[in-house]
Amino acid sequence: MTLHASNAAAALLGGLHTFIEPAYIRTDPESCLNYGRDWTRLHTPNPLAVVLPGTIKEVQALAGYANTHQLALVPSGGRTGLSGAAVACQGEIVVSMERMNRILDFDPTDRSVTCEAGVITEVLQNFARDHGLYYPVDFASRGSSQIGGNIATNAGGIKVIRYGLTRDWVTGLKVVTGRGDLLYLNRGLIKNASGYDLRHLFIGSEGTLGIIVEATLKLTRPLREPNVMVLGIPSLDSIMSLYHVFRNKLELSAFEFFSERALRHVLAKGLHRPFETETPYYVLIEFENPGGLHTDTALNLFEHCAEQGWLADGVISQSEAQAQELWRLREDISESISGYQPYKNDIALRISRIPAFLNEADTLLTREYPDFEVLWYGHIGDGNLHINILKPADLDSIAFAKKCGGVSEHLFTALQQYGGSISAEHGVGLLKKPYLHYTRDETEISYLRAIKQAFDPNGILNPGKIFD
Ligand code: 2HG
Ligand code: ZN
Repeated sequence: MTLHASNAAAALLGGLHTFIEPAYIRTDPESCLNYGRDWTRLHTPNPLAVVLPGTIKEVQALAGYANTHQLALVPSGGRTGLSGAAVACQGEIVVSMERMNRILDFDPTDRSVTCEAGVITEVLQNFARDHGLYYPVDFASRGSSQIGGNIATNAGGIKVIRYGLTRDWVTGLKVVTGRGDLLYLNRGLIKNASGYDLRHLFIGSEGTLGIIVEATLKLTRPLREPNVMVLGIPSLDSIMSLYHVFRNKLELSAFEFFSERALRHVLAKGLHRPFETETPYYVLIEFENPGGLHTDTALNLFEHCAEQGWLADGVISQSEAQAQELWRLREDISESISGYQPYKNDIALRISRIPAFLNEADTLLTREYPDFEVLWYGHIGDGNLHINILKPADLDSIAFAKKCGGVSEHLFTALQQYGGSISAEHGVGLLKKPYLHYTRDETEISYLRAIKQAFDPNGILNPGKIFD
C-alpha cells in the first residue's frame, strides 16, 4: 500500500480528535521539527503531525486509525538515537510517549519495577536508588532518553561488560502491534519456557513491529564503592593486554577506551587532563572496591603493566567526585564533537578479534581519510568501537556523508571478514540501512521481513527503517 504524505492525509488529521484531545495533536513547525528528528541531523524532519497519547487505549486507537487510513506512525522516545530510527521525514505521524511517564509498580521481592514507556532513564535509575537498588543500563543520554526507546534499540552503554544490555533487564513488555493488538509478553517472569519468546523480537526492533507502552524491568543491588582508573596507553596493542590482566583480577564494571584526539575535544570544553603524560590512547576501568579491599591489587596490576610497557601513566579515583570527573573524560566525548556533524560508526566484534581488526582498520582509515580527523573511542571491553569522522567546516554535509559512506564500505568489508556487526548499540534506522547486508545475509533478512509482515501487515510502523 502507499502511505499518504500529502494534503489528503492532512485532512485525515481531523479524525484523530475523536480519540485524542486536540491539545495533544501538534502540527506547529517547532513541534514537527523537534519531534521529527533524533540526534542525527542528515534528514529533514517533515512529519504530518505529532501525537502525544496518554493511555494504552489511545495508542491502540492510533494504530487502528493508521491501518484504516493508511497512515505511517513513527514511535518516539527521548529522540537521543544516533541512527535515524526515530526520524519522521516522509509525512508520518510521530507518536511521542512522553506523557506516558508513570512508574506503575515496584516489588522488592521480585526486585522489579513496572513503568510506562516514556519514563526517562535517569528517573528510573533514581527510583531504583531510592529503594536501595540499581538499574544498571547507563549511558550519557540518561537524562533525556526514555525506557521505551532504550528497549526499542536494545540500548547498551557503559556498564555492559558487567551487566549486559537492556535486553537482559526486561522481564515483561506490553506492546501495541502494528495490527493494533495489545500483547503482554513474558509478564515479569524470570523463567518461562512456554514457546517463542516474542518479547525479544520487540527489543531492538526500532519501532517497526509495535509500540512499546509498558515494561517490567529487573533491578539489582548497587555497585559498592566503585573506583575509576584512567590509564595512558602507548599503542592500540596494549589495550587488550590490559584487558586480560585487569579482568582476571578485578570485578570490572566498565572497560572503556578513547584516543588522545578524542580527549582533546572534551578538554576544549573545560575538563582537565587526567595526568600530565600525553599518550595516543587511554583506557578507563571501573571496578568495585568496598572499603578499599582491592586497592592493592589494582596498584600491583598498574605496576606490572607499567613494567611491561603497556601503560605510561595513570590515575585512580580517591573520591566519588573524582570518579565522576574521570568518567566525564569518556562520556562527554560524543557531545563535545556534535558541532562537527560527525559521521559515526558503531561497530561490534568478538573481543578476541579486536586486536587484529584494530590494526587493519587503523591502516585503512589512515589511508582513506588523510584529511579528516578520525576519533576512536568506545566500549572496547564489550567489543564495541565508536569511530567518529569529523566534518571539515568547508565541506558540504552531503559530500561528506557520501565520502564517509564509501569508506564505510571498505571498513565493513573488513568487518565482515572478522564476523563483526555494523551496529553494536546505536541500531540500524535509516543511517545504517544501506549496510545491513554486511551483517545479515539475504536469507536472514527475508525472515526479518516475514516477522515484520506478521506484526505489521500494512506497514504502518516506522516504514523504511532497518530494511525496505
Ligand atoms: C557513547 O558511547 C555513545 O558515547 C555515543 O554511544 C557514541 O558518539 C558516538 O559515536
Ligand atoms: Zn556508546
